[in-house]
Amino acid sequence: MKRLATLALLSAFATSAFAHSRVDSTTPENGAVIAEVPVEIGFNFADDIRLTRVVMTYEDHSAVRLDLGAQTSFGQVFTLPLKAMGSGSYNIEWRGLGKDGHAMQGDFMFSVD
Ligand SMILES: [Cu+2]
Repeated sequence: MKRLATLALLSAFATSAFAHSRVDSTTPENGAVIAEVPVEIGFNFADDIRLTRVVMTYEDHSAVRLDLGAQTSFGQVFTLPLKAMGSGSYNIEWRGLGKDGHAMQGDFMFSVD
């Protein structure tokens, strides 16, 4: 369990180093193990970003594109509804554009026990 948490932390650092604008925090947090599927997921970015694509992969199912709804303008905080698939691991991949036009991307995961 401790090793898993360390791995999640390492991958979070790798993601931030790779991305142009880092994601400050997500809800749930990257690597979190929670009891119930959240109704929505959240992003908190360090700088303004315009989300262009968010994809959820549940376990070994096909990736599903999440509906961005009206949240397609520049901002730092976003929440998106999540479809509950049951217990297991959820991986969220996001893509966006910074104000300077640079493409950014990242991902985080959490598990429902
Ligand atoms: Cu840039």
